[in-house]
Amino acid sequence: MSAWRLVEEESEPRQPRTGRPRTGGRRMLVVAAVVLLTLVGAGGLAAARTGMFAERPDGCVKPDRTIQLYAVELPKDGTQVRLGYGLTPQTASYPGPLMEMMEGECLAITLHNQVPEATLAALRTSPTHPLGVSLHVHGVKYTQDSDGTVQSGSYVPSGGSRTYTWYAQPRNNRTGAQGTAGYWWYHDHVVGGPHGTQGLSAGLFGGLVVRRPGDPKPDRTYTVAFGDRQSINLRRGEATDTCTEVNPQPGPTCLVARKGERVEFVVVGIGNDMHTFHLHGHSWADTRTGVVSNGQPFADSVPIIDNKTLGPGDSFGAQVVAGDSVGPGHWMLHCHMQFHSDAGMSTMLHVLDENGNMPPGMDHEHGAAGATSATAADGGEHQHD
Ligand SMILES: [Cu+2]
Repeated sequence: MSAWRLVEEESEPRQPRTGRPRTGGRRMLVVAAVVLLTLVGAGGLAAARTGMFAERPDGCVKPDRTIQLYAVELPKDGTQVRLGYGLTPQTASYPGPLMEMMEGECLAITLHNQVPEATLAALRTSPTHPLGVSLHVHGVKYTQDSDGTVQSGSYVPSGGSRTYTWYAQPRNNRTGAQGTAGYWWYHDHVVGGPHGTQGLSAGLFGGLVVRRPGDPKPDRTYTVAFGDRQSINLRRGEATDTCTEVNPQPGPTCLVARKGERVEFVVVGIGNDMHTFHLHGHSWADTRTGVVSNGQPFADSVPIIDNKTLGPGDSFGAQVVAGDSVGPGHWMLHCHMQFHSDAGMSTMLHVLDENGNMPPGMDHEHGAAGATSATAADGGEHQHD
């Protein structure tokens, strides 16, 4: 039962039916709202609230699928604290695992906070800010219960767990709902302060794809988050590309594909800077789902691009056929704001031949093999079955 509803129920019966406008109740509502906002602003109500809001969005009768997600502390990157989400604690990474949903699907995600309280305390910007991690998502539907914020009380203290419900609302011609298919992302909204700024910059973020039935499935998906300090997935320069020449392992710092594979990028803007996402040798249809249109592949109304602007909080997707027409090679992927790419915001999409080999003569252009050790598992890459 929400405090708002309590106020309305109490105020209404007390109004005499005089025919005059009933301003008293409205005034009480305003006063109550100011009091409530003040309390919320002070964080006074936040921690203890459970079950005050609807558990699930309209249209989600019960979850179709349940997954477990773990927030853990990872080895430091220099002096920088690193946190990650993982489907298991052992596979946590930054970016976190790619989430995939089908329009119409309702997904329950139980987040387990295994980040030590001392780490969260060291990251917080105010001594009164609560200690916890959360899961906040873009694009799909969720109620206040799953907002992942302090003011809704929807976060997880250290050692605790909480279930978040996401609903990939489908298109509906009758209501005009546009549907939720497309490229989105999820992130913490609590670590450090009320906007999760420290959680985000520590690594608590990941990509989300919502597809429609019948959409072509890519062979592999890479999440690439462009952030502050000219970083791609929080790395820059040589650290953005740790592919080894022999048996490169796809991951957040190793973008690799065979010629002919359909490669999908989930591109996310984190931090405070504007960027552009540019890929050499490939171009893509600039649609919200990566799909051109059913049976009409040659529509000029769909822009074909190889560079796209990315602001903070933005996300979009790109689907390319690796090496199509251009063949194997080390294809650069970078921000096209020149002072960003010059500062290290650049990596490679390594396109191997159909047998998984880099043809002879192309090795001299190899990016930054073995420059750093990968600290994360496979969060940035998702291979489809
Ligand atoms: Cu940039």
